[in-house]
This record gives sequence, structure tokens and C-alpha cells, in this order.
Amino acid sequence: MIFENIPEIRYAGPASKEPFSFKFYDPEKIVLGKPMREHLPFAMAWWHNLGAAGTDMFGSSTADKSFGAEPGTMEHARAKVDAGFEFMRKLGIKYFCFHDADLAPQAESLAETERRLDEIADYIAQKIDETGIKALWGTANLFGDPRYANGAGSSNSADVFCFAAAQVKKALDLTVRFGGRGYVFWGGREGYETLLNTDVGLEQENIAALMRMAVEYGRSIGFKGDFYIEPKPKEPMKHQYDFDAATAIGFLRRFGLDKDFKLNIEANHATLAGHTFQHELRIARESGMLGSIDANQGDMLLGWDTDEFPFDVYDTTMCMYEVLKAGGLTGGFNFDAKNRRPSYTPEDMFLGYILGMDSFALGLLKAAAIIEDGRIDGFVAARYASWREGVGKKIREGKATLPELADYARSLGKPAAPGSGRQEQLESILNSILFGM
Ligand code: XUL
Ligand code: CO
Repeated sequence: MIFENIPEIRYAGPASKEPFSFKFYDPEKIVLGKPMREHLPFAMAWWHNLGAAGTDMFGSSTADKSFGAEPGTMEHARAKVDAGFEFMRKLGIKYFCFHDADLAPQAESLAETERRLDEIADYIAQKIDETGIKALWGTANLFGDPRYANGAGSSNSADVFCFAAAQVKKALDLTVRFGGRGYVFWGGREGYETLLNTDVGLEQENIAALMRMAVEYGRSIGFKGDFYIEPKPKEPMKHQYDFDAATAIGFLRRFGLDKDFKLNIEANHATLAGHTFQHELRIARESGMLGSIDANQGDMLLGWDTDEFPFDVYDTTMCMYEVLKAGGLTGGFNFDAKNRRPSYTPEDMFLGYILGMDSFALGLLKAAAIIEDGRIDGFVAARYASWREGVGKKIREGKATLPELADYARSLGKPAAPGSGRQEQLESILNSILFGM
């Protein structure tokens, strides 16, 4: 055992003062007809939880993530598997997300890297058989290696593109082997630093070509899940092509990829794009493309991707409202989050996940309460009532003409008024649902 001092984490209720317990995440509790665990398929992010040790631009690691083995060795790769499965089992987490590069150290040659991945995959597959824990999604790290400095699918070099293709193929093999529900493309380097050296048209066509080949190959090896784009506007590149949900949806439709792809929406990426988390979820939901969620949050005082554990219950509530309205996710909730640098002990790893899981459980309870209360949905329905009858209905059905509507407007005799939007009243209702007894 790696986390010897940490017990299995159980539900103890909101009044509990026991740090190693859930205050709101009660897996078997029925919410709107379904147990919480089904509403909330949580996943562990391999890279942050088992890899991130607190290094930043100004300082080295604060946390020890060696798990008793020498970092950079296959022994360490195995120790991470042991730590990860023990961690997930103790928290009752049923899924994990991974990049190929998170699983085993990269070797000099692609062939040796792939051999190492196969070796560790055998070990992971054994753990999957023992525990029933599976992959939520897999992905290829197409941003860390220097060869991807100008992008992967969007690289100026066809040889670099082929390396990316090899990695995507292998990551798909692993995702299928680990029972993954999805496969992610996060285009961290798919963008540009300056337009002076960039052929945007060629780069976008090539990214689409890589995605199309991934779909063809994935389906040929029996992958039945969804492919996802994870939008992010910038960082590491100055501009990334998958800027936000609307941009990614337009891209997928332009290249005919929208039947196989959905979106993986990350809270911190939404705010970097100048949107709220709920905005991105709503745009994805309205297009039938809300697939999965990277559950974290940013810091409004810092302008970058801080990947904090979710804590803001307004955000998790409105997130869960969108998820409930979408009828759930085909993916799940991946904690793409890391402890703050000064929270460097193994206990902090658990405390971060307890915070995140409780914040989403509380959000689920409150979102269900908003729906059951009905005042907000009722207000929205009433606000658009004019579209369900008379002239509004005719317009919605596509049966109206401009001259006809002009005649109608003239016949009204008084200026048309939209009616109050009642924003303050609605915000007050939200507060009373969140904090009222
Ligand atoms: C980076 C990010 C990635 C993706 C997977 O901002 O969110 O970790 O989730 O590559
Ligand atoms: Co992410």
C-alpha cells in the first residue's frame, strides 16, 4: 500500500468535521430518479494526480510523486499504476484519463516507446480486471516534445505530422484496451505564435485530416465511443484553433466530423476564452455536442490555466443544471486539476479530490432543486410565450414573409415591448435555492 494512512473515503454528511470523508457525495443517494454515482462518473487525471509535483516557472517540485521508485524508470511507471488504482479505489472513482506520455517514459526511438507502453498496458489491464476501474478517455501528448513546437496536426513538417499520427494510433489502441468511453484531442500546440509564418488554411485542413484518420482507425479497431475536441483559446500558443465551443463546433461541421465528435468542456478553458463555464456548456448542449467535462476552475486574479480543484458552487450548480438538461454525459467528470504548490503532501491529493467531488455533488443537488422548484424554467418559458402562438408561431414555422410582418407591425398601433427580464429576481431565487433552508 502506498497511501497507508489514508482510509477509504465515505459519505459522512454535511455536518461532519472529518476531513477524510464526503460531506455531499453520497454515491447511492437518488437524485431525480438516478443514484449520484451515475450522474457523476468521476475520473482521475493521471498527469496531475500522479505526475504534477508542484514545479512552476520559479521553483522546483514541492511534492514527492516518486511513490518509492526512481522517476523516469519503468519501475516508477508501475508504481504510479499502483498508486493510481489505490487512490481511485479509496475514493470510489471508477474512471481515469491519460495521455500516452503519462504512462511510461518516452524512449529514444518510437518503437521502444511503444514497447514500453505495451508493457505498462499489460499491468494496467490486469488492474482493470481486478477493480473494474476503466478509462474515461485517452489522448496523445502532442505538445510536450520539442518536435511539436509548431504543432502536431498543424505542423509545417509532414514528418512531424506522421509522428503525431503514430502517437494517436497507439493512444487509440490503449484507449480501446482500457475500455475508454472517449478519445480526446486537446490542441495545445495547434495554433500559432505569429501569422507572418503561418498557413492557417493548410494547418486547419491537416488537423481535420488527422482527426478523420483517427475516426477511421478507431472505428476499425472497435472503438464505439465519442471523439472529443477540448477547446482552449490560448496557452501554450498565442492563438489556438479550438478557441471555444462555438469555434470548435463550426470546425467540426465544416469538415464533416460532427457525427463522430463531441466536446470536452473544461471550466478553466472557458474563462480563459472570456466566457463562463456555463456559457460553454450551454453552447455545446444546444448543438447536441456536450460530451464530457474537465472539472476544475481558474482564478479570476490570474490570467492563466491554474487548474484548481473546483470549489465555486455557483459554477458547479449551473454546470450540473446544463448536464441535467442535456440528459447526462456520454463521458464524465475528469478532475483536470492539481493541488496548489504549498499543498504538497499525499493527504492533499485526497483532500483535493474530496473537495472536487463534494463541490459537484452539491452542484447536482442544487441543480436538481432548481429544476424541481420550477420558477426559473417557468420564467424562461413564459418569457418566450409569444413564439408559441399567432405571428410568433408562424415565424418559427418558417411560414412568414417580411411584407406580411411589416403589415402586422403597422396594425399593432402601439410600440412593442419585450417585458422585464427580471434578472435580479432570478438571481435572488437562485440564492434562496442555494442557501435557503
Ligand atoms: C491542458 C489540458 C490538457 C487536456 C488533455 O490545458 O486541459 O490536460 O485536458 O491533454
Ligand atoms: Co483539460
